[in-house]
Amino acid sequence: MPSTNPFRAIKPIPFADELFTISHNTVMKTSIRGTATSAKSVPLLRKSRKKEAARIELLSRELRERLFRIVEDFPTLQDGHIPDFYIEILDLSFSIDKIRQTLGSLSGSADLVWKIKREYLGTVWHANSVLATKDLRRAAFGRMESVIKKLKSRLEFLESVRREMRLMPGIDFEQPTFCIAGYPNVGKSSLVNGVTSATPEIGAYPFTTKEATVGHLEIPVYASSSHKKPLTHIPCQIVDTPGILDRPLDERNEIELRALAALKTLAAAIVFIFDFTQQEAINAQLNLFNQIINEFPEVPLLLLFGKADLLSHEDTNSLEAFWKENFSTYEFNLVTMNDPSSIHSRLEHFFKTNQNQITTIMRQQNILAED
Ligand SMILES: Nc1nc2c(ncn2[C@@H]2O[C@H](COP(=O)(O)OP(=O)(O)O)[C@@H](O)[C@H]2O)c(=O)[nH]1
Ligand SMILES: [Mg+2]
Repeated sequence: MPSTNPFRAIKPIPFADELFTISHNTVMKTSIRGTATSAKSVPLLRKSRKKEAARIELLSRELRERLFRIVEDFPTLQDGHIPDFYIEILDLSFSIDKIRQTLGSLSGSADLVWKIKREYLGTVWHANSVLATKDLRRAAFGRMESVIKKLKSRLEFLESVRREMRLMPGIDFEQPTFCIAGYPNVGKSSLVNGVTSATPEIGAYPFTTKEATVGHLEIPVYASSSHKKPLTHIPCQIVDTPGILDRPLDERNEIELRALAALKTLAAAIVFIFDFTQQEAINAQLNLFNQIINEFPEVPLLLLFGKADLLSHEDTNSLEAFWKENFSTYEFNLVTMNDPSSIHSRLEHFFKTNQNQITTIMRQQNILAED
């Protein structure tokens, strides 16, 4: 499964003094044609002018290239370049404006290095002693170094963004994503583990102290109900973000509320799990359910009643009666998480009956292109 976390492609960002030192050493090691001491026919001063001018030129080029590489390596933070989800998460954790300004100041510094080069090249060519050419080159290098050193905290900031963002689990934005909601202990993690084909990827979202899990599954699609062999399989992912979709809204802090907003750019469908063995938390679960359907009014929702193996026959009957009376728009699916095949078939059926809506939502999220 390709990782589509765009932050994993960014190369480590060097410290300012490292960036300067490496560039400087590269330049000083480069031999410059026509300036060798063996070229006796050329006067010493001309050789020296040529050599120092070339070094100034080379260092400015080296620094500019390194700065531009950092800027270009960073994902483009404009609408439509990377999925809205990453924009939201990035803004939530670091502020998009600050990142933009920082990248802008790197480009600005690259231009400044260029100006310094132009300023000194002219004077080196008119220097009237070998010593003067060397002094001018050193002065030019010194000014370029101070431009780079001023970027110290900015480069460190970008490196901290890269480091945190790359820990996020990879999400494939071309695939439909099921987000799991439900009170703690209802079986969310068991569901991800049960339906996932490979070991789910666990990663950190910068905004939460808990770890998010992304599992992958393939949902078969049949040409018609009479077909036994699936036409194709649609890869989907299932995401569990502890702390975000498992508590009533009024208990969430500002960051969690914004994380919820980020999930809205990702969820093509929601799987809500109820656990009626948690007698003391039934009202809280109903409350959470109502909040989730209000928060995600357009997103298709699959309802699962878990831990069926722990419920008596009478419990199940009264639960079903209660449900049909109050929430008849949602199917009543009784499951146990240790029976992944039954859950798989619920997901499959749900996917089939909601495919159009899921596709529409992915288009709205800019995940799928318009036809
Ligand atoms: N008997 C039974 N136990 C379950 C079922 N689903 C989950 N559990 C158990 O319930 C506990 C909480 O499950 P977990 O998946 O960690 O819930 P989460 O907090 O929502 O992620 C664990 O001990 C699971 O083994 C189920 O369908 N039947
Ligand atoms: Mg869990």
